Amino acid sequence: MKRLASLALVFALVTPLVTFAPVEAEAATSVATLQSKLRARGFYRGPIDGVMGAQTQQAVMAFRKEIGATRTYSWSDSLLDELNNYARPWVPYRLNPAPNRVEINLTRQVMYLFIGGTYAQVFPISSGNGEPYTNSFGSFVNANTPTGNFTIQRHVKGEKISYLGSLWNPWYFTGGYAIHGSSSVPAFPASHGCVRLTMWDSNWLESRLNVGMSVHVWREPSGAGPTLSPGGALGVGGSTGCLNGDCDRVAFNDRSGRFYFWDQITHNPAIMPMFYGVPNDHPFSGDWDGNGDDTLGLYRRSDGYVYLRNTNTQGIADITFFFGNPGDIPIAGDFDGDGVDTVSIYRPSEQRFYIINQLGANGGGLGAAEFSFVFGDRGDVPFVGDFDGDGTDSVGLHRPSTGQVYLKNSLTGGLADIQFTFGNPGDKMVAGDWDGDGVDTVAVYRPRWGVLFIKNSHAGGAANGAFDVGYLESVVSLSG
Ligand SMILES: [Ca+2]
Ligand SMILES: [Ca+2]
Ligand SMILES: [Ca+2]
Ligand SMILES: [Ca+2]
Repeated sequence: MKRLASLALVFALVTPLVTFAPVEAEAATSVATLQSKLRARGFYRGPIDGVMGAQTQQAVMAFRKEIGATRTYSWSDSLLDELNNYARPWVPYRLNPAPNRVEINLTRQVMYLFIGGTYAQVFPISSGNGEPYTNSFGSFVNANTPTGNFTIQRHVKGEKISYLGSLWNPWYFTGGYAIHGSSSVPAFPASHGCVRLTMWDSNWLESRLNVGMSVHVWREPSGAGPTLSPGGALGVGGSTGCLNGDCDRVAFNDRSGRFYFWDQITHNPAIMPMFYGVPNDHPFSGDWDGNGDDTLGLYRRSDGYVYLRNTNTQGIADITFFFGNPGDIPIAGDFDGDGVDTVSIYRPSEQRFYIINQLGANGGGLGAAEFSFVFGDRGDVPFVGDFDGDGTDSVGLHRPSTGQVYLKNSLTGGLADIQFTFGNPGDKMVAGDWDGDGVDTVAVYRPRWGVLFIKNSHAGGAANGAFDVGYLESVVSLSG
């Protein structure tokens, strides 16, 4: 913190202390409304009776599991936007998938039912807890749910007493492993390897599953495989329109500090994984050495340092320097058109950009801002691009609350030069030259859907290309 305080002095900026009024409690969603919303999105199959009973609570749990929220049984209106915007689960790409099938996501502890090729329902499950136990042959085995592609082999209607206890309506998909009803479906893996459903879900599924049905059991990849859903419900498909091959690329990061570099933006890119940094680092990219290739930079919120790398290979940072005030957002670009990208600052508390055209000294601090200007509103998220193709970068803002995009073609305050609507709350916006015409345009990565949407013009409306990515954190664009 001392470093940060001294840097603030270098900036000679006085940030007024801003206090906030307590946030007022939001209007509570009625239980009946919640039940209707959960049912419409496939999480709830019970009556709309306005009662927050166990079945409704399990539906809330299923939704919380599915979106990666804390696994509790209680509803919070802070999740309402995500519920309203929920479109479908991410599932691995399959060539010619069976229209009616079961997909079991062990990572999120949910099961998806597809009917007629379309996602229909999400069920909370509890799968194998991985602990050793003695099986019916007296051998020690681990309680793992087998992953892979199976079909339902046989079914017992009603109760089946097994060596390990009572199974309700078991559907055996390999050996003694079944999808079955249980009186205990906790938030975590707890079974000996079977896939537990709630009793009411098991009964609901009795007429909807059948012997011979496909069952796919998997763990979520950390961006390992891109997937393609041509003509999917999201309209995933299209292309960037990159004709000359000299177009910007992207990299995504996950929560563990791993990056996935796409060699090109297509539906079938080659992907290079690489560890860089630690969880919660804020990634950005730029050409720090002016050799024409963009490489990674990280801002570590915990120590206020930026870590720049001059190659997209694993290793320690080539340049590190400390940076800004807590809460500042790093932006990187070539703001003077000399071919070298530098790290500058957006200070959300002031809605002010601080532009610096040189990097900080290695091990030292970022120098004083050359100039600054105010642009945007509280909550806006900055990004950088050359939106008019003149060789000099300027800034843009995405307003998550409305989806408005504001672009500037000069590094000055005042009104946006270009304004349109693109993206949803929660989307991560980035700019790049996806089609190779020399002009940067926006794209959004929607983590909840695991999809990247690309625009080739400064306009709202449909994306030019939408690409299945998988569940990751955020995206950076890479030139060169
Ligand atoms: Ca470079
Ligand atoms: Ca520059
Ligand atoms: Ca420009
Ligand atoms: Ca372009």
